[in-house]
Amino acid sequence: MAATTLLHQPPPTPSHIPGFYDIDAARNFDKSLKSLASPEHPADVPQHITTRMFITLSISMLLCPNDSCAAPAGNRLASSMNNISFANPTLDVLQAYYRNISGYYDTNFPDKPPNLYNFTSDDLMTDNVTLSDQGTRVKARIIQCICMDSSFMWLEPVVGNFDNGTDPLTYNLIDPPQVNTYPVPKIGWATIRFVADNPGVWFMHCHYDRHMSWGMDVAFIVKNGDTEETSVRPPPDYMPSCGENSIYGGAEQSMYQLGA
Ligand SMILES: [Cu+2]
Repeated sequence: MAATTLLHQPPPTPSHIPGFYDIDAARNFDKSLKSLASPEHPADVPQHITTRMFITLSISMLLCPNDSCAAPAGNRLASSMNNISFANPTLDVLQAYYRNISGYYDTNFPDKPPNLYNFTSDDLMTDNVTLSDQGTRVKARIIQCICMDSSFMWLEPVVGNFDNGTDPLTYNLIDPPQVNTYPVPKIGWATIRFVADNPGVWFMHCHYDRHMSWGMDVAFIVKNGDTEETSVRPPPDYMPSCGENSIYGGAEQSMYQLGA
């Protein structure tokens, strides 16, 4: 018992902690995170890139009829990725994809922001007019993302604008941490890589609830492979039906009701 107790001793409280706005301290800590990259736990950083995406994460605005909303110029505050403010579909993307039901999402999420603006400005109106379209757009098959302001190999977090010529030379391709959540510095960027080999629908989103509900989201569809093992499994027989009292409001929403 004594030995076990010793193993769970908390670390000593540091005598000095960084200030709230000490961005360099936070960045240095982030950069110190490494994977084991040992023979038992190899890093396996993807080296062959088939798809590159530049994704801006933005607070943006949606136009309101007659400038009737409370944000600047009568617009409504929103958030977006690549100027697309994600709109929740009335039928979930996984079910629509699996059942091959059209009309609930589009596959034209852009690989880069359609409108260039000052990515590192805080000003919505002068330097950073990012009016967004609402839509449910998804992307199929991707390997490397460069996320402005936003399991992945997290190669680099940096404050400032991304330089496509020099910044890739700084990537940690040896022992980057393998993560499913990664910080993107404010007015900065981060690069991730992943192998899209797990079929299904994957929701990538900001972890601030407010930003997520405003549309800072995108869904990736990893398509089926050639074998049953590399394909989305069918829903189980015990998948519950959405009854009349469901918040989704209708039996047509149920995978069970739609049939296997
Ligand atoms: Cu956010």
